[in-house]
Amino acid sequence: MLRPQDGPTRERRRLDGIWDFRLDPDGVGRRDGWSSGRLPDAHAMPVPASYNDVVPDLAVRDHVGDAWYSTTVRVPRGWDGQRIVLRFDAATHRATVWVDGTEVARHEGGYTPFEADVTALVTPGEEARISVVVNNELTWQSIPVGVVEDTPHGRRQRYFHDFFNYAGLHRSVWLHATPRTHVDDVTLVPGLDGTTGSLAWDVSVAGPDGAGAGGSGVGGSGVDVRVRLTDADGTEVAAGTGASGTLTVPDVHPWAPGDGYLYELAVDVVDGDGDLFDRYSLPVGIRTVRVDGTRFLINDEPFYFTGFGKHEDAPVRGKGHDDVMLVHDFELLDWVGANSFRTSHYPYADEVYDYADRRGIVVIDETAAVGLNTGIASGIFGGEAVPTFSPDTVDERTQAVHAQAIRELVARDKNHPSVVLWSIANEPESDTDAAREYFEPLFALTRELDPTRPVGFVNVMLAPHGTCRVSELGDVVMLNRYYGWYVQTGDLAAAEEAWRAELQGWAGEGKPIIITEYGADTMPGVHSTTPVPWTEEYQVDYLDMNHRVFDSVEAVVGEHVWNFADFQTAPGIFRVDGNKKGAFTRDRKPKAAAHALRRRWHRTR
Ligand code: BDP
Repeated sequence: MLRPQDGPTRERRRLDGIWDFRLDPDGVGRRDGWSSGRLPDAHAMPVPASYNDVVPDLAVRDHVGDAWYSTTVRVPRGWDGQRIVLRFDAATHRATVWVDGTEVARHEGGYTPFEADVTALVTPGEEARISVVVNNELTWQSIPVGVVEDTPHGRRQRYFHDFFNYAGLHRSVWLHATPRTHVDDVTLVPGLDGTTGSLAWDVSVAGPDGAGAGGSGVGGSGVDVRVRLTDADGTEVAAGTGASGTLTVPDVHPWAPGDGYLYELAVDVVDGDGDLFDRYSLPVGIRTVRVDGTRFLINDEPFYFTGFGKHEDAPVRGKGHDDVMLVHDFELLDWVGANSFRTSHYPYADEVYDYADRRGIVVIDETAAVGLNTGIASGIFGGEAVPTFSPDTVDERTQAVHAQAIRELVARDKNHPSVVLWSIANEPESDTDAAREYFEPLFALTRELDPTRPVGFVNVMLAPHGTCRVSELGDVVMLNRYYGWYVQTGDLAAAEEAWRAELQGWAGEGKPIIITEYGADTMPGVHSTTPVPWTEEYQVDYLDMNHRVFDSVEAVVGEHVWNFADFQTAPGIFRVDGNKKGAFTRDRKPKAAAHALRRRWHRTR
């Protein structure tokens, strides 16, 4: 599923703005016909945004169930004869969509796009009504998982992850037009050999003249594919024909961390006379990624990750994508000396990866599989003690949903040079046979979908070295560790000793180790002469201690502080208006730690 774009054969219209909105706590909307016509008694709701914090009402913030959105769009007059597609960049966590009362799409998973061909339902020049119901319920069979409880005071959503269950239309909605015979998908694999680059392409074509899609359909049916690669100045550097092949790029300018050099590939579908059916253009970074022993190599150079686990989280808009926050956050990454981040704990908006490509920022791309661990839930979040994997909890249905989340992630992000590593889960239970059985096929699936990138998962402190059954399935070891915070709280000397001992154990595995989380909650403005937890001084000392440990273990190839910025969580007795482990506050003001990281990371760059 290719993203909408404007070009010689394609046009798109962004449907963002103020939509009609209404909660449906009793689930009556379908019965009462809210899927067609105007939404009765609607409020205004901006798209994109989470709905939770826009309205100062607990019933909205803590709503569990369906929420309806509706808007109208006038289909551009010029789209006659085109294929017209409605696309949602995301709807959290699941959605059903109608156009003028006809159901056109259903999608499960809150962080990846879906679309519907609505050509037969709309008329260019006329208005069409789009109605959407989004549902935010997390169950044992959703990714992430959760439990909805019926209480005397209403339904309550419980979940096992540490960020607020924001919901709604978090990203852009598009109506776009393509030719009926069109480029359906493009898969690119870059390569490097000295100063020569290569780019393998594989294009599928769909539509009446495309012989029903697929590279194999091309050629035999009077349709051909031509590809043309231009450099950043627009000069052609290579060209080819056919549904698949490999371009050679002499004197290549590789994409590299800190140097987001992008070529552009134009993919043309042409008829027998060379006339254009469709063109799809996409940015291309030519780089390689490889694990070699304990080294993580980008363009065959050892790479050391500096940066953060992030969140899509901001006041009022929640998880709603916002270009202002995007550009500002990347400026702050640059300021602090970060070369990378992890999309903890779900796939981020497409715009984030585009911008990472352009800025030369390296991305660890994560699925929304977080909280598959009832040990954390009962140990830290005070939940019930039930097994993680069982017929009543995480089961093969969950695994199928998880597999689909991986498929959609790889399909969406496979062509981004910034993405160098897949993370298929955060902190699942990983020290049991059941965990091993659950994860083995998911690792195999990820490798089958993308043999070109390493894959891993993020290991939790509850499965320390020597007990984890899943880590050996990964190409890298990713560790979240809180020595000096959740354990040895306030005792950095004891923390340092315990941490070094565990890390040395992991180093013996012979794989690169990325510390994907280490952090200490810190209230900005709280100070102390001695390092006391929650003070800005303690956060700095805590980070220094961690860095001493990392610097003493050669297999450590990266450090991602938890978190880039403070972020909202479910209410709880150990969260003060959310998680405070940010190096920046939620409104992006630096704590002392941000300055300390800046000193370290600009030195190591
Ligand atoms: C880890 C999780 C992360 C939490 C963090 C914390 O991966 O989502 O926010 O710890 O407790 O367990 O701050």
